[in-house]
Order: sequence, then C-alpha cells, then structure tokens
Amino acid sequence: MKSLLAGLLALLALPALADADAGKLYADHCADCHGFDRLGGVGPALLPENLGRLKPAEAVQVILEGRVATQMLGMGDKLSRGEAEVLAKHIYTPLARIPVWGETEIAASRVTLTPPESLPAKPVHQANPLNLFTVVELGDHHVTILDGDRFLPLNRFQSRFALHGGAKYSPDGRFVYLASRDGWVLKYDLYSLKPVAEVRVGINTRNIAVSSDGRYVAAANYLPHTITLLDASDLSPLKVIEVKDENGTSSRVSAIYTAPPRQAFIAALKDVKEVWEIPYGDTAKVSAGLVHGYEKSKAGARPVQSRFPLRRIVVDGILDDFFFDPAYAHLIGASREGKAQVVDLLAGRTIKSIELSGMPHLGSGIVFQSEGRQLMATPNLKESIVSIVDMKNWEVVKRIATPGPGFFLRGHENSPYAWTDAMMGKVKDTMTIIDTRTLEVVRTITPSPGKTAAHVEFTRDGKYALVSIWEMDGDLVIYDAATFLEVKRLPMKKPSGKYNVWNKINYSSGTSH
Ligand code: DHE
Repeated sequence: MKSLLAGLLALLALPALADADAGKLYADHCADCHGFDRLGGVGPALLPENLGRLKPAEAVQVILEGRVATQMLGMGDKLSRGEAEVLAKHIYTPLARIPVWGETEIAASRVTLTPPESLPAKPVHQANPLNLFTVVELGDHHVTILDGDRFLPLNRFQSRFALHGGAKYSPDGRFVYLASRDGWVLKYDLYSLKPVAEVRVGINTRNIAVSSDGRYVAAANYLPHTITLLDASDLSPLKVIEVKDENGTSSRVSAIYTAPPRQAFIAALKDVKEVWEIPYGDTAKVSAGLVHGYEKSKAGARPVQSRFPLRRIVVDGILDDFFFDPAYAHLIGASREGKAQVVDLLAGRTIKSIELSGMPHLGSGIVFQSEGRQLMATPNLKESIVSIVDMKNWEVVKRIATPGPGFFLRGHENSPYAWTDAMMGKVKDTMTIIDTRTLEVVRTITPSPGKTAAHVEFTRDGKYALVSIWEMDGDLVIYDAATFLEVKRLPMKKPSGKYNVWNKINYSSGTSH
C-alpha cells in the first residue's frame, strides 16, 4: 500500500517538476552540446522530428547512462531518474514555432574545411579511385573510405551524428557528398582524403542528390518544409524552395533524386498528392510555374525565370518511396497503403497501378534482363518476399519467398545474382541469393549467426559482394560473388550503407542512385 502511494505521488509530481524545471535542467545539462534552441551543436538536434527513431524510454536511458562511442556521457551521477524523465519529456515537446532555416542561416553555417586551391591534382593514394567504397559506420558515426581492390581502409573519419541516405558522388567520382539526419551536408575529396566543405541545409533532412552535370546538390528536408539547392563546388546555397501544393498546403519532402536523362531533380512529397520535377539543365524546357525563392546574384547566373523552375505532377495519392526505370521515363512510387503507381514522367500522370502486397521498398529496387525481358525486383518491408515485375506491362511475374521481410536488394550487370536481407523480420541474420535468370533462390547464407546482416554492394567489376554485419561490433564481409565464399572480414562499428564509386557514377542498374 505504501509503495503504491509512493508511485502515485511520484507520478503526480512529474508534471509539476516538468513544468517548473525542464527549461532549467535543459539549460544546465544539455544546451552546451545540443544548443539552447535544441537545434543541435556538437550533439544532434533534440526535437521530436529528429528523435523519431528513439523511444522516450531509450532517451531516459541515454540521459542517465550515455551513448557508447559518442561524446554523450551519462549523467546518472548528476540527475535523478525523475529529472531524466522530465528532460526526455521536454525534448519530445515540439517547439512553439518552426525554426527559420533559410538562405541566411544556411549560408552562415557553411564552412570551408580545405581551400580548393590546396587540393591535389592527383590522388595521394595508390588505390583505383573509381573502385573505392564509401562505407558509413552508424555505430560510432564514422565513415571509412575503402580500397575496393585490396579491401583495405584508406581513411576513417568522424561523421556528423546519424548519416542517412545514399552517399552521392560528383560525376567524375572524385568527390563524395554525405548528409546527416540533422541536415549537415559534407563534401569530401577522395583524392586528398580530406573534407572540403560543410553546410547545414535543414534541421531535419532526408537525403541529397547531385545533379548529373555535377553543378548542384539538392537536399530534401522534413524541417523546415523546403528543398535546398546548393552550388556543388563550395556548398553555398543557391535557392531555398518552400514546399507547398497548389492550394498552399505545406509539405515535408520525403526524398530527392536526380534523373540524368531529364536533367532534373525529382522530389517525393510526404503530405501532398504531388511529385515535383525541378530541371537544372540549361536547355530544359518544362511547362513550369516558378515557386517563390530567391536568386543569389552571381556572375554568369541565369535569370530567375529559367533557373530551377518547378513542374508539379499531380498523382493519385501520397507517394513516398520511388524507383525509376533506367531511362527515367517512369517512376514507380509506393503509397502509404502499400499500393504502387507507375507515373509516366513525360505525360505527367499515373498510367498504371501495380499489385504489390505488403509494403514494397521501391527505393531498394533493381533492374535486370532475364530471358529477353527487362524486370525490376523489389524487397518488401512487411512480407517475406521479393516481387518481380515485368517492366513492359508492369505485371508482377513472380513473388520469391525469403526467410523474412527485407530492406535492401542489390545486383550488378556482371553478376547473375541478386542479394537481399531479412533485416525487417524476426530472424535477421540471413542473406538470400536469387538467380536472376531462373528467378529462383540459389543459396541462403548466414554470415554471422544471430547477428543482423544487411545491405550489399558489389565491386566495380561485380566479382565481389560486400555485406554489412549491422551490429556495434560488426563486420564488413567480402564474398566472392560467384562462389558465395567468404574472402575477407573487416571489423567495423555497425556498418550500414556502402557505395562503390564506379557503380554509382555509371548508374548501375543493380544499385541505388
Ligand atoms: Fe533509409 C536510403 C527513407 C529508415 C538506412 N532511406 C533511404 C532513402 C530514403 C529512405 C528515401 C533514399 C535516399 C537516397 O538514395 O539518397 N529510411 C527511409 C525511411 O522513410 C525510413 C523507413 C524511416 C526513417 O526514419 O527515415 C528509413 N533507413 C532507415 C533505417 O532505419 C536504416 C536501416 C538505418 C538508418 O540509417 O537509419 C536506413 N536508408 C538507409 C540506407 C540508405 C537509405 C543505408 C541508402 C541505401 C542505398 O544503398 O542507397
């Protein structure tokens, strides 16, 4: 009875403590690293939008015990559990006003880390610059640059907190661009192995795309609702587009992609039934109305009306996760209900709906030729299948059973095999290898029993497949892609995505772009 009463009293006391002391507790213990405005500093932003992937109970734990392999030290010796709960409640409370993060703030955040004139003309290393991998290690927020011939790390550096989305390269493969969920974009030189520049494009960012001519970087933001366009040479902001549909309804931006044949960026919008196309090429002619924005006056800049105009494509639902055919003539988007639509990008309308059950992960889709047909394959976040679709008539030709729902799928032009994981299922440690000629599973491997295996990328020649053991004490496991035998294992801290320069700059049909 006594303990029940004590529990009840503690519960009743919490809101009172929260109201009175949350701001002071935050200022005393968190603001130095995470910013007085909670927008981030040395530590990540502490806003509900940025904390979506952390449960409140875990936040209390982190406050009291710290976070392994980061600068976040536990404060259990300074704070009671009650105070940690108050702080957790505070950081999950939305800010009263969406913070302004426009051209001025973006420009002010930009830092040049290595002056362009001091960058070398040739690589300072002996590795083939077109067969390098950029490997993101989520465990301790690092990036490893890996020699893809000898499988030796060339460099390993600290990244911003929580990089997400694919690494993107300049068309010549010299520079890699990386984005963090907190909006930081880094340009890194693969010749000198040095960071070039960094800028904060948003407060909560989804991903970035680099234009196929290498001139621009575009960033998709959840907070604020904007698309930021940067000059790829020095990451200075060129334009910030506020995202609203024709009726003025504001929208988060789910993702942005580059469509090289169309010389345009294509954006997926989270809250409105539109897909946006933003041409960047000089000759692009699109029926367009220009959204509000500004132009930086720069020598040689094109006039406002012709630079980054906007084409709105109205679609039948909110489309969130995109896959493009190799010609970028069609995009296939998944709606929240898991239905997929084929949008003809030239006509600007939906032409077909595809019967894909569960929740297809189209962003991880790949294309391959099989028996004279061009097929696409997509893993499924909710069902234990890989769906195969004929790209001529958009009919599902096969559902291949896997040990569990998967997140990533990879192939390569020089390999007949596609590899997928089961990381969304209960048993997460398998990789399933599918023969793209017969559409049958040829092997299921378990690289590290009991440990999550996910995300594959092939070497430039397609001879080796690199798999992540997605654990704090994880590995990068290199397989012979023909025999499926392990060749080498490199210890890494929760390696997630890995991106081969050649495959990316050549838009390999077996990988993401
Ligand atoms: Fe991702 C890419 C969206 C959760 C790891 N993820 C992408 C892309 C999008 C996306 C739109 C394509 C960006 C690009 O190519 O630049 N991801 C989403 C989500 O909406 C989702 C489900 C929820 C969210 O919180 O954002 C989500 N993603 C995750 C994870 O939980 C993963 C597994 C771990 C993490 O980093 O948070 C994860 N996403 C990745 C990776 C890529 C990615 C490794 C790049 C894949 C590639 O090979 O290109």
